[in-house]
Amino acid sequence: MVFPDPLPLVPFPVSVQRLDGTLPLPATARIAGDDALTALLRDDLAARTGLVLGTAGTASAGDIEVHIDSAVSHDEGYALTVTDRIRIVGHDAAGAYFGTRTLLQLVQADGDAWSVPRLEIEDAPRFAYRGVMLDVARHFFDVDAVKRWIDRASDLKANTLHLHLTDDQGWRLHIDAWPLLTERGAATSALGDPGGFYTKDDIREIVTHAARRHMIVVPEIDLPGHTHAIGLAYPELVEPPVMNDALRADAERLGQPLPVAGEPYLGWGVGHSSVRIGDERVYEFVADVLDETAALFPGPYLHIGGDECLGTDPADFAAFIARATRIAADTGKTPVAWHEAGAVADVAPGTVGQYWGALDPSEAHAADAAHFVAREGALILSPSDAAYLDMKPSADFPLGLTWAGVVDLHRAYGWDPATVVDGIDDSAILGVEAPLWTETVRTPEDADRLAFPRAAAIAEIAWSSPDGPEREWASFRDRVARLAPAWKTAGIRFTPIEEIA
Ligand code: TNX
Repeated sequence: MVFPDPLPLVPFPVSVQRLDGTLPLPATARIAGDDALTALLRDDLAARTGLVLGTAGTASAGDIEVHIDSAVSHDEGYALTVTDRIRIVGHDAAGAYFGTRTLLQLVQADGDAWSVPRLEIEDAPRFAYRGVMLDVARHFFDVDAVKRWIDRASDLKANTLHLHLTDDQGWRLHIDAWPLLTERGAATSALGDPGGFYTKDDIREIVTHAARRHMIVVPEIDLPGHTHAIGLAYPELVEPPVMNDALRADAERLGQPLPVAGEPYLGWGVGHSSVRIGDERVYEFVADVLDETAALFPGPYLHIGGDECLGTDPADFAAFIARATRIAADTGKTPVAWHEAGAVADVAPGTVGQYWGALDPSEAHAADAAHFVAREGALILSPSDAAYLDMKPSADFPLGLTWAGVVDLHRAYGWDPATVVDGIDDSAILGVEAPLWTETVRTPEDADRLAFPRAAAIAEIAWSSPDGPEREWASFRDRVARLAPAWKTAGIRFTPIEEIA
């Protein structure tokens, strides 16, 4: 078996030293290391190759061993060597886990057998936050679909799942103190499709599944806009739908229905809804919802939305964001908000901003984003004209939107987080996230078709340094194409493109 150069690794590691020859991986190979480190590797290797490997106390020639040694540098870093055996050494458990992801990409069919190229790899991520987002509000995705989404992202070394849990079209998280939210506000999705919601046990199952794969889950409760669904349950908490001339014209242009108070909203116009910012009862609601949400998700972040409040007076918006980010911080979490919240002078210190403007930001967007950093926060970069998985990958693609442009694979790959917002470099960037909004995404298959292969481009941008090896388009295109067999085996219904069939 001759392994190609470059090896089919995405994201590409910090350093790869090829050694001569290959190591066969026979069914008799065993895996050594403690169970927490090896159990998933065993399952995932079986799914990839059909080989169900046994375990061993210590590894001999031909075996795989996985352990932790803090001498390997960098959080989530690992070393992987393939000599007379395969050895993965993580700086920490996450590093060992990400090393196993690399091994899964290295394993190649050799006729009926499997083998791995001999080599030495050292690797660690560029950014601490490497995320994907799933909008489960515009269309609901059940627990199994969310788990498969986690598996897909994790194989690309993402460590964060952002769940957009609430929006005009549905409220998807059961809240004990406000039970009507899911009883009345979760029945439908965009386009009139069925809705759904997660019980607290469902969320525990998702969070546990993610944690096994060293991934945290960031819950988003979108406030003060994107809140039409709250009004189906608690009409006293929301304003009547705003319908000024601009919003009406927008709805008409997009062929979207106008929202009607108390009726489910099945379109995807934005900017027409808001909670009652001047009403104290709303802040009791926000505190209850954020407390219960924070208690359910063990990760350090709590996202409070803040986007597209197009019908809200800026002073009201500022008053709300100042309070809501503090209520979020009072839960013990770090608040996260979309970049519009950066326009608020008094946003809670330490709030993380999520930038969704263009690669070439308007002055206002850049200033909003920079303000989080000036307030001791940091930035997550999700530039919509490069990182949005719901933008169409080609103009005639049946799914997706185009408001930020057509984003093909080349465009998704061709940007650097450190050059988006002037003055914001790696020291202020927490990481990178690829959101999948689901207005047009009705099934997990639709999600795959939009996300793959572009999710691989964003994953490499989040993990691999721009001056690292193979970090250029021609190499990426070759490597991502060679992931196709593994994606097929995993049931990923990626969109075949010229480069990947
Ligand atoms: C903008 S980006 C939104 C979402 C839409 C998305 C569709 C952002 C923070 N808000 O409400 O779903 O565009 O691409």
